[in-house]
Amino acid sequence: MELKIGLIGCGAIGREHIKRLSGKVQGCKVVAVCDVFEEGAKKGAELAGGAKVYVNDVAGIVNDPEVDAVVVTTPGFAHKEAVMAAIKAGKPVFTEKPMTTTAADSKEIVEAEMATGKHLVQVGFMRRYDKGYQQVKALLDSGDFGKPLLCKCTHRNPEVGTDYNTPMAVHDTAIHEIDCMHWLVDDEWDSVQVILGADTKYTHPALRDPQVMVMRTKKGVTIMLEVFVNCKFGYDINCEVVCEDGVIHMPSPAFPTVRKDGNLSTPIEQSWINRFIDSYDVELQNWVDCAKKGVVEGPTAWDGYTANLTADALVKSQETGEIVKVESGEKPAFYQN
Ligand code: NAI
Ligand code: ISE
Repeated sequence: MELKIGLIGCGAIGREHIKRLSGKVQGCKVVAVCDVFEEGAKKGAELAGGAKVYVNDVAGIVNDPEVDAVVVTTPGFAHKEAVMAAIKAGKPVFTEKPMTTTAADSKEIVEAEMATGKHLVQVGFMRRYDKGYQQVKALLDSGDFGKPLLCKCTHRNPEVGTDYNTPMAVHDTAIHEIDCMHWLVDDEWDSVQVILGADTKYTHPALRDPQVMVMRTKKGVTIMLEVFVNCKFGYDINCEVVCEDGVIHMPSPAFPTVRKDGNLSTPIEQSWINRFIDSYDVELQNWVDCAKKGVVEGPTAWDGYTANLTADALVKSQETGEIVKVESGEKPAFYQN
């Protein structure tokens, strides 16, 4: 049986996911697409090899009887409406990160999903599917390095649009490390702090850039994360875990080193599209396979919610500079393995 998908939001990652769901991922078909702009929706439909077009009609596409499952690739602020509509329709839904932009909104999704008694929501925290992070996790879990003590991470983008602002450095960008670093060291977040300093000449008044985020887990593992979204030179994701008995450095996809014109050089990745290309493929194949069985194996709505709680604390610290406590509460039985 082919899973018939309705995809909402035919922008950058929406188009990538349409191509992947129409080419690489097995056992599914994008049968309908939606965007606020007709032109965007038509382009998405074309990439799907001919899909039904919905313009600014989330309820329409979600409730289309031809649609078995929903993929949400609108900007974060618009995820809640589509995810809630899918839950109401009882259809599996994959939403890109962040699940929403606030913990209050994400809590409503958790409560709505639990009320159905069915697992329907998966959040696009694709780094958990990345080979490099998985290799680091396997080494940590082996116990050969002792316990993790601290992690040094960078999350650098060459540049962002002018509508990207200071809080987005947290809930659009650092949200990846918020999810994957606590998964990596197998612990929950306890407190966070943002340190702001000199700004790059390439930013604008609504965006402090770069930012240093310090996050501490309940067992005391400290993560130091640099978010720099106008670094200009490339898409540069790094992660190093300092342990009692050694240091683990995450591998990055390799580029050839070249000798030319008196220089020895190695290119740097330029886009998330290529850096995490394999992770998106594995993530969506797994989601399709699970949606057909009516289960969710990937990051859940609870993961989306706790990531937002941590993000809210970081945004608060952006405003005050203070250390802010993260209060996540008990994981409901519904979300225990
Ligand atoms: P984008 O701005 O390129 O595309 C968003 C699209 O959604 C646009 O075509 C827009 O017209 C449409 N849209 C907005 N509101 C809508 C609504 N209510 N109904 C229907 N369509 C609507 O944004 P981009 O970069 O594609 O990001 C989309 C989401 O994917 C964001 O949540 C972002 O954080 C996430 N993302 C995740 C990445 C990852 O590595 N996992 C990488 C890039 C984006
Ligand atoms: C974007 O939405 C992503 O998810 C990228 O992975 C991240 O690097 C970028 O900062 C976000 O804006």
